[in-house]
Amino acid sequence: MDITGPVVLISDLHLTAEDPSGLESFETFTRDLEGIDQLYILGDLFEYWIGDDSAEALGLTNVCTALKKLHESGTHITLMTGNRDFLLGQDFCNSTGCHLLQEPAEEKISGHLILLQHGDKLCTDDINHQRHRAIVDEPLWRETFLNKSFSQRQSLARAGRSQSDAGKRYKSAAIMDVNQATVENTLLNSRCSLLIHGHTHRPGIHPITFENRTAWRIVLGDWAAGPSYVCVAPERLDLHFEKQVLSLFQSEENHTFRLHHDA
Ligand SMILES: [Mn+2]
Repeated sequence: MDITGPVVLISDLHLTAEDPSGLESFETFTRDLEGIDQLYILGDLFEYWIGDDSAEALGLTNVCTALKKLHESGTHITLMTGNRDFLLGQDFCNSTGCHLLQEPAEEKISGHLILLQHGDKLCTDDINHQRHRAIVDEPLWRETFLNKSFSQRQSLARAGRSQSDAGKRYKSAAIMDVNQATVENTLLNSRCSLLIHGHTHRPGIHPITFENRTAWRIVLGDWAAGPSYVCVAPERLDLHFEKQVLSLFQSEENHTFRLHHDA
Protein backbone atom coordinates (compact mmCIF):
# COMPACT_ATOMS: atom_id res chain seq x y z
CA MET A 1 0.00 0.00 0.00
CA ASP A 2 1.27 3.41 -0.98
CA ILE A 3 -0.85 6.09 0.66
CA THR A 4 0.15 9.43 -0.85
CA GLY A 5 -2.66 11.59 0.51
CA PRO A 6 -4.84 12.15 3.55
CA VAL A 7 -7.99 11.12 1.67
CA VAL A 8 -8.58 7.70 0.08
CA LEU A 9 -11.44 6.60 -2.18
CA ILE A 10 -12.52 3.07 -3.06
CA SER A 11 -15.48 1.36 -4.77
CA ASP A 12 -16.63 -1.95 -6.25
CA LEU A 13 -15.23 -4.28 -3.62
CA HIS A 14 -18.29 -6.52 -4.08
CA LEU A 15 -17.68 -8.09 -0.67
CA THR A 16 -19.50 -11.33 0.03
CA ALA A 17 -19.04 -14.23 2.44
CA GLU A 18 -18.68 -16.44 -0.65
CA ASP A 19 -15.25 -14.83 -1.18
CA PRO A 20 -13.36 -14.96 2.14
CA SER A 21 -10.14 -13.64 0.59
CA GLY A 22 -11.96 -10.44 -0.41
CA LEU A 23 -13.15 -9.96 3.17
CA GLU A 24 -9.62 -10.53 4.42
CA SER A 25 -8.12 -8.05 2.00
CA PHE A 26 -10.66 -5.41 3.11
CA GLU A 27 -9.75 -5.95 6.78
CA THR A 28 -6.03 -5.59 6.01
CA PHE A 29 -6.73 -2.50 3.91
CA THR A 30 -8.71 -0.72 6.64
CA ARG A 31 -6.00 -1.51 9.19
CA ASP A 32 -3.43 0.11 6.89
CA LEU A 33 -5.66 3.18 6.57
CA GLU A 34 -5.81 3.89 10.30
CA GLY A 35 -4.70 7.46 10.89
CA ILE A 36 -5.72 8.92 7.52
CA ASP A 37 -8.24 11.78 7.54
CA GLN A 38 -10.98 10.37 5.39
CA LEU A 39 -12.17 7.33 3.46
CA TYR A 40 -14.83 7.55 0.75
CA ILE A 41 -16.61 4.39 -0.39
CA LEU A 42 -18.27 5.09 -3.75
CA GLY A 43 -20.70 2.20 -3.89
CA ASP A 44 -20.80 -1.57 -4.31
CA LEU A 45 -18.91 -2.21 -1.10
CA PHE A 46 -21.05 -5.34 -1.00
CA GLU A 47 -21.92 -7.78 -3.78
CA TYR A 48 -25.51 -7.37 -2.62
CA TRP A 49 -27.34 -6.03 0.41
CA ILE A 50 -30.88 -6.82 1.43
CA GLY A 51 -31.38 -4.62 4.47
CA ASP A 52 -29.42 -3.30 7.45
CA ASP A 53 -30.68 -6.17 9.63
CA SER A 54 -28.93 -8.83 7.56
CA ALA A 55 -25.16 -8.30 8.04
CA GLU A 56 -24.90 -11.27 10.39
CA ALA A 57 -27.04 -13.61 8.29
CA LEU A 58 -24.96 -12.72 5.23
CA GLY A 59 -21.71 -13.42 7.11
CA LEU A 60 -20.54 -9.83 6.85
CA THR A 61 -20.15 -8.69 10.47
CA ASN A 62 -16.34 -8.57 10.10
CA VAL A 63 -16.73 -5.84 7.49
CA CYS A 64 -18.85 -3.80 9.91
CA THR A 65 -16.29 -4.32 12.67
CA ALA A 66 -13.43 -3.25 10.38
CA LEU A 67 -15.28 -0.04 9.45
CA LYS A 68 -16.10 0.68 13.07
CA LYS A 69 -12.45 0.25 14.10
CA LEU A 70 -11.30 2.57 11.34
CA HIS A 71 -13.89 5.14 12.43
CA GLU A 72 -12.75 4.83 16.04
CA SER A 73 -9.14 5.40 14.96
CA GLY A 74 -10.24 8.91 13.92
CA THR A 75 -10.88 8.40 10.19
CA HIS A 76 -14.02 10.02 8.81
CA ILE A 77 -15.83 7.49 6.60
CA THR A 78 -18.27 8.59 3.90
CA LEU A 79 -20.40 6.00 2.17
CA MET A 80 -22.25 6.22 -1.12
CA THR A 81 -24.33 3.27 -2.23
CA GLY A 82 -24.00 1.50 -5.60
CA ASN A 83 -26.39 -0.45 -7.78
CA ARG A 84 -25.63 -3.67 -5.84
CA ASP A 85 -25.87 -2.33 -2.29
CA PHE A 86 -28.39 0.48 -2.84
CA LEU A 87 -30.32 -0.73 0.22
CA LEU A 88 -27.51 0.22 2.63
CA GLY A 89 -29.12 2.66 5.01
CA GLN A 90 -28.89 4.78 8.10
CA ASP A 91 -28.87 1.85 10.57
CA PHE A 92 -25.79 0.39 8.91
CA CYS A 93 -24.13 3.81 9.01
CA ASN A 94 -25.02 4.39 12.66
CA SER A 95 -23.54 1.06 13.70
CA THR A 96 -20.32 1.46 11.70
CA GLY A 97 -19.71 5.20 12.09
CA CYS A 98 -20.16 6.00 8.37
CA HIS A 99 -21.78 9.10 6.93
CA LEU A 100 -24.25 8.39 4.15
CA LEU A 101 -23.77 10.55 1.05
CA GLN A 102 -26.31 10.76 -1.79
CA GLU A 103 -25.02 10.78 -5.36
CA PRO A 104 -23.97 12.82 -7.22
CA ALA A 105 -22.06 14.84 -4.65
CA GLU A 106 -19.62 17.73 -4.97
CA GLU A 107 -17.05 17.36 -2.23
CA LYS A 108 -14.05 19.49 -1.28
CA ILE A 109 -11.23 16.94 -0.96
CA SER A 110 -7.67 18.05 -0.10
CA GLY A 111 -8.52 21.45 -1.60
CA HIS A 112 -10.02 20.10 -4.87
CA LEU A 113 -13.71 20.30 -5.67
CA ILE A 114 -14.51 16.78 -6.90
CA LEU A 115 -17.71 15.30 -8.29
CA LEU A 116 -18.41 11.85 -6.86
CA GLN A 117 -20.77 9.24 -8.22
CA HIS A 118 -21.05 5.46 -8.19
CA GLY A 119 -21.07 5.51 -11.99
CA ASP A 120 -23.92 3.32 -13.20
CA LYS A 121 -26.11 6.37 -13.86
CA LEU A 122 -23.50 7.54 -16.39
CA CYS A 123 -24.02 4.33 -18.39
CA THR A 124 -27.11 5.67 -20.15
CA ASP A 125 -26.70 3.38 -23.19
CA ASP A 126 -27.76 0.49 -20.96
CA ILE A 127 -31.45 1.24 -21.06
CA ASN A 128 -32.52 -1.93 -19.24
CA HIS A 129 -30.24 -1.11 -16.35
CA GLN A 130 -31.54 2.47 -16.10
CA ARG A 131 -35.11 1.17 -16.13
CA HIS A 132 -34.34 -1.29 -13.32
CA ARG A 133 -32.54 1.40 -11.32
CA ALA A 134 -35.50 3.79 -11.62
CA ILE A 135 -37.81 1.11 -10.18
CA VAL A 136 -35.64 0.19 -7.19
CA ASP A 137 -34.97 3.88 -6.45
CA GLU A 138 -38.70 4.36 -5.70
CA PRO A 139 -39.23 4.75 -1.94
CA LEU A 140 -42.36 2.58 -2.12
CA TRP A 141 -40.48 -0.28 -3.85
CA ARG A 142 -37.82 -0.12 -1.14
CA GLU A 143 -40.32 -0.06 1.70
CA THR A 144 -42.22 -3.03 0.26
CA PHE A 145 -39.02 -5.02 -0.24
CA LEU A 146 -37.59 -4.26 3.21
CA ASN A 147 -40.88 -5.30 4.86
CA LYS A 148 -40.52 -8.84 3.50
CA SER A 149 -38.98 -11.60 5.61
CA PHE A 150 -35.24 -12.22 5.42
CA SER A 151 -35.66 -15.45 3.42
CA GLN A 152 -38.06 -13.80 0.96
CA ARG A 153 -35.60 -10.96 0.42
CA GLN A 154 -32.75 -13.46 0.09
CA SER A 155 -34.46 -15.46 -2.65
CA LEU A 156 -35.58 -12.32 -4.54
CA ALA A 157 -32.00 -11.03 -4.46
CA ARG A 158 -30.69 -14.38 -5.75
CA ALA A 159 -33.15 -14.35 -8.64
CA GLY A 160 -32.23 -10.75 -9.46
CA ARG A 161 -28.51 -11.48 -9.45
CA SER A 162 -28.71 -14.46 -11.79
CA GLN A 163 -30.93 -12.43 -14.14
CA SER A 164 -28.38 -9.61 -14.17
CA ASP A 165 -25.48 -12.05 -14.83
CA ALA A 166 -27.39 -13.62 -17.71
CA GLY A 167 -28.17 -10.17 -19.16
CA LYS A 168 -24.52 -9.13 -19.09
CA ARG A 169 -23.54 -11.97 -21.41
CA TYR A 170 -25.59 -10.42 -24.20
CA LYS A 171 -24.69 -6.78 -23.67
CA SER A 172 -21.82 -5.31 -25.66
CA ALA A 173 -18.86 -3.89 -23.79
CA ALA A 174 -19.71 -0.39 -25.08
CA ILE A 175 -23.22 -0.47 -23.62
CA MET A 176 -21.82 -1.21 -20.19
CA ASP A 177 -19.40 1.74 -20.27
CA VAL A 178 -20.24 5.39 -19.59
CA ASN A 179 -21.91 7.50 -22.28
CA GLN A 180 -19.57 10.35 -23.25
CA ALA A 181 -22.35 12.93 -23.69
CA THR A 182 -23.80 12.05 -20.29
CA VAL A 183 -20.37 12.54 -18.72
CA GLU A 184 -19.92 15.92 -20.43
CA ASN A 185 -23.38 17.10 -19.37
CA THR A 186 -22.78 15.96 -15.82
CA LEU A 187 -19.54 17.96 -15.66
CA LEU A 188 -21.10 20.98 -17.40
CA ASN A 189 -23.77 21.11 -14.73
CA SER A 190 -21.22 21.01 -11.93
CA ARG A 191 -18.46 23.33 -10.79
CA CYS A 192 -15.96 20.45 -10.76
CA SER A 193 -13.13 19.65 -13.12
CA LEU A 194 -12.52 16.28 -11.49
CA LEU A 195 -15.02 13.41 -11.55
CA ILE A 196 -14.33 10.19 -9.66
CA HIS A 197 -16.54 7.14 -10.12
CA GLY A 198 -16.44 3.35 -10.19
CA HIS A 199 -18.93 0.74 -11.40
CA THR A 200 -17.54 0.02 -14.88
CA HIS A 201 -14.53 -1.92 -13.52
CA ARG A 202 -12.38 -0.13 -16.13
CA PRO A 203 -9.81 1.78 -14.07
CA GLY A 204 -8.25 4.76 -15.78
CA ILE A 205 -7.89 8.53 -15.98
CA HIS A 206 -9.43 10.23 -19.00
CA PRO A 207 -9.19 13.88 -20.06
CA ILE A 208 -12.46 15.42 -21.23
CA THR A 209 -12.22 18.64 -23.19
CA PHE A 210 -15.30 20.74 -23.72
CA GLU A 211 -16.11 24.45 -23.90
CA ASN A 212 -12.42 25.42 -23.67
CA ARG A 213 -11.82 23.60 -20.44
CA THR A 214 -10.30 20.25 -19.60
CA ALA A 215 -11.80 18.06 -16.95
CA TRP A 216 -10.62 14.64 -15.81
CA ARG A 217 -12.62 11.47 -15.28
CA ILE A 218 -10.98 9.12 -12.80
CA VAL A 219 -12.35 5.57 -12.74
CA LEU A 220 -11.71 3.33 -9.75
CA GLY A 221 -11.05 -0.35 -10.38
CA ASP A 222 -12.72 -3.34 -8.76
CA TRP A 223 -10.94 -5.50 -6.18
CA ALA A 224 -10.75 -8.76 -8.14
CA ALA A 225 -6.94 -8.48 -8.34
CA GLY A 226 -6.46 -6.77 -4.97
CA PRO A 227 -7.30 -3.28 -3.71
CA SER A 228 -7.85 -0.45 -6.17
CA TYR A 229 -7.89 3.02 -4.61
CA VAL A 230 -7.39 6.71 -5.21
CA CYS A 231 -5.34 8.93 -2.88
CA VAL A 232 -5.97 12.67 -2.99
CA ALA A 233 -3.38 15.18 -1.75
CA PRO A 234 -3.30 18.97 -2.31
CA GLU A 235 -0.86 18.74 -5.23
CA ARG A 236 -1.57 15.26 -6.64
CA LEU A 237 -4.03 12.46 -7.15
CA ASP A 238 -2.96 8.80 -7.53
CA LEU A 239 -5.03 5.93 -8.89
CA HIS A 240 -3.80 2.47 -7.92
CA PHE A 241 -4.99 -0.64 -9.74
CA GLU A 242 -3.50 -4.00 -10.77
CA LYS A 243 0.03 -3.01 -9.62
CA GLN A 244 -0.09 0.18 -11.71
CA VAL A 245 -0.29 3.82 -10.68
CA LEU A 246 -1.75 6.67 -12.71
CA SER A 247 -1.12 10.13 -11.26
CA LEU A 248 -2.41 13.62 -11.88
CA PHE A 249 -0.03 16.37 -10.79
CA GLN A 250 -1.36 19.90 -10.40
CA SER A 251 0.86 22.77 -11.55
CA GLU A 252 1.39 25.56 -9.04
CA GLU A 253 1.10 28.36 -11.64
CA ASN A 254 -2.17 27.66 -13.42
CA HIS A 255 -3.65 24.74 -11.45
CA THR A 256 -3.94 22.55 -14.56
CA PHE A 257 -3.28 18.81 -14.22
CA ARG A 258 -0.64 16.68 -15.93
CA LEU A 259 -1.05 12.89 -16.28
CA HIS A 260 1.77 10.52 -15.38
CA HIS A 261 1.80 6.74 -15.84
CA ASP A 262 3.92 4.53 -13.59
CA ALA A 263 3.68 0.96 -14.88
MN1 LIG B 1 -21.87 -1.01 -9.70
